[in-house]
Amino acid sequence: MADSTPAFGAGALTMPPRMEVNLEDCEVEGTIPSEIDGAFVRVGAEWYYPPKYADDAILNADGYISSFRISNGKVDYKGRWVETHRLKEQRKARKQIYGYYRNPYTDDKDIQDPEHPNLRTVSNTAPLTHAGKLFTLKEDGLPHEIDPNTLQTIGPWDFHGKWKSETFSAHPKLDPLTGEMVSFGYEATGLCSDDLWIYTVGPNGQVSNEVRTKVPYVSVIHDMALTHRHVVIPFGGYVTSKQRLLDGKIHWGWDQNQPSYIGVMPRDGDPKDMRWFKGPERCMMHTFNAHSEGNKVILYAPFYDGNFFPFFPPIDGSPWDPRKARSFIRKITLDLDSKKDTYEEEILWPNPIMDLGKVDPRVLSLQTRYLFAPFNDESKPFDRSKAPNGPARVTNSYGRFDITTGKMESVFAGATHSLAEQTFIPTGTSGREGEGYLIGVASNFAERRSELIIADAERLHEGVIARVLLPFTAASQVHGEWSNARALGLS
Ligand code: V55
Ligand code: FE
Repeated sequence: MADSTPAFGAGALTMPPRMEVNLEDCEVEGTIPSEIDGAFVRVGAEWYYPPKYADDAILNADGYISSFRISNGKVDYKGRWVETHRLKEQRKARKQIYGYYRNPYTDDKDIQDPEHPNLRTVSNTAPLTHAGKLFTLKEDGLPHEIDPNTLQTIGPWDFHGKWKSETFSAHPKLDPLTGEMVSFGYEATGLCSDDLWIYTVGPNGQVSNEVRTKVPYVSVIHDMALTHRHVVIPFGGYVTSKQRLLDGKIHWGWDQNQPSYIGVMPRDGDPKDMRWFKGPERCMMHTFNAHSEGNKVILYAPFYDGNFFPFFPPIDGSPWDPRKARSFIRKITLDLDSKKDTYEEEILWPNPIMDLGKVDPRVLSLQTRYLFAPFNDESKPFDRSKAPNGPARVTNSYGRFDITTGKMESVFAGATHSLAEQTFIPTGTSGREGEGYLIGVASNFAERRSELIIADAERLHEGVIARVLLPFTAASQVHGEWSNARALGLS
């Protein structure tokens, strides 16, 4: 079994191919607090069959959904493939028949369908719970509805026919005050289209607003932010074209001469209310959160200086530059009263982090105090004698970055471990920001298996309070979320 070095962790073990899992009553070390009742749902990218092109992006691997159902201190683990159209076609063919990331012209001739690129979605990026339904998401297709108890795929979901974009972001935002979901689709009308369609979906799951706008140039728009008044759309650097796809290349290349952009639009706005602020070369993937203060929007985001993904190469033929592939916690100010067309940016902590941040979902769209992110704490050991095949760099800690005091607290996963993204489990009745737990999966390179770790988010310095020891390597994770048992009707 080969170990991969996927983009979503500084090294991770790889699960056995084509496996599905149903493991009841997992081994637990320590005590899981009884107030935790729900599911930690994770979505990741796994190759059902190996890729057609060795230099393809891991982002093109098939979607896999897994969950840790936690209740009364006990844990059941499940893992299932997302049954996309594409997975079904591969299973029929009993081999890989799809080509490069988001390039249908590189698929096997008999299945090529460039007019319907969203039929090739792998739905491998993030879970979403909204209006009592569970979905898997990928930015090049529609959400796939999943049965929350069995993790069986129900099928693509278009919101009662009202979601007209052919695509749906992997990072919709849930407003904790209104129960609304705000999301968008880019390349909304087909391959390389400059259509960006932004939607509001009410707490009842019905589309309540649609805004059809255009982008300054066609690029990855991976994430967004939401304030109680504004929608925020960041992107930059990646470029594509029909010609590029016809030439048989991977969907994105990097153009270091393109500006970054952050769009700001009132939530109930008109396409003409969209204002695009410009900035320097930046690779803008994830956000933490944003809020509105008068006519300013403040955005916290862990953007990279330059191209993070080596498999989306520079279009000028220059080599990928790992020095620019570093992400920092940035505070970005977007001043709607300003006559300038630029944004202001400040780096809040000097150390790079992993671009997989979270905030307490109760403060989404509002002023934030705590940002949570994984990082490599270089002061902590890695035990190569126990894990000789461990990766060169690991992500060994989760941090809580306090914007009010500038202080950081962290929890260390272990000396043979590397972590995937953390998720925040809100608890308590006070609604105090940051009251809850951090949960996330680590690869243990000594034991060659996965562990789930849980820490008290207000007492990270006290260390891991519970560990779930899986007797195998779990599926990889791009993103995860916490769902309360009641929100999904979990049995
Ligand atoms: C990202 C992830 C994707 C993708 C595009 O992290 C961007 C960024 C897992 O898939 O398709
Ligand atoms: Fe993401």
